[in-house]
Amino acid sequence: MANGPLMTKPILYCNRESGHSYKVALALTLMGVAFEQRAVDLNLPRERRPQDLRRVSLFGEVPVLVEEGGLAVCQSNAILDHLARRHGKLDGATAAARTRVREWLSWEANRIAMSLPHLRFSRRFTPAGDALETYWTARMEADFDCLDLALRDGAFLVGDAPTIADVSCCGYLFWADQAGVDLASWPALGAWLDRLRSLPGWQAPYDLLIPSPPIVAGTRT
Ligand SMILES: N[C@@H](CCC(=O)N[C@@H](CS)C(=O)NCC(=O)O)C(=O)O
Repeated sequence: MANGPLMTKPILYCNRESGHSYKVALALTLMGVAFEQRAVDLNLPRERRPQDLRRVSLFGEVPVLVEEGGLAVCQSNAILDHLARRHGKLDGATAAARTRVREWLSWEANRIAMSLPHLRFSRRFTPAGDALETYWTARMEADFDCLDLALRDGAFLVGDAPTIADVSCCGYLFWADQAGVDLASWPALGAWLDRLRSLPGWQAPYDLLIPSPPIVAGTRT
């Protein structure tokens, strides 16, 4: 357990520069679930991170969500799936839609999560070199094409209401400018981000996540 039997709110281990942390914080907020944040210093090697984090984090990464009863869940999209099922919110309206939602979660983990976050990290914190940036840019543009196409026919990725699929795929997109990316070439994607921004309770990443020790140049995540 992260905090013994007195825990009254879930605890989110997170970092303010982590879009994966933001996805979970945003889902909790949109679901109306109160939670506590514990900022993790990502500059520290994993073995020097706080013991309470190491105890609950299977892979030594953020985010990790520790529920009131002590259940610890890591991996942002697994946490989103857990929250949607636990609270019955931000999920598809039918069994088929819930399956489609999880298709998007798997797609995000292999596509968006492997392009834009790395490009942003390289341009904002620790440069990874031209070859990698070119590779990530090409992948990211293909990913944005895919999202844009999917969003031309609907307000959200699955059905006509927001789901954890939208939360997962949008997580890093509010930081596109930090990767030096202009979203004007993907108008349906841009309109979708505006719709998400206007959801009751929506907050931008730096407003939602508590301060963390700043990432120092040279840190790699
Ligand atoms: N697949 C993971 C990725 C998590 C991840 O990359 N977390 C980064 C921060 S965004 C991290 O904790 N890095 C610390 C490290 O690698 O030492 C998820 O979806 O949660």
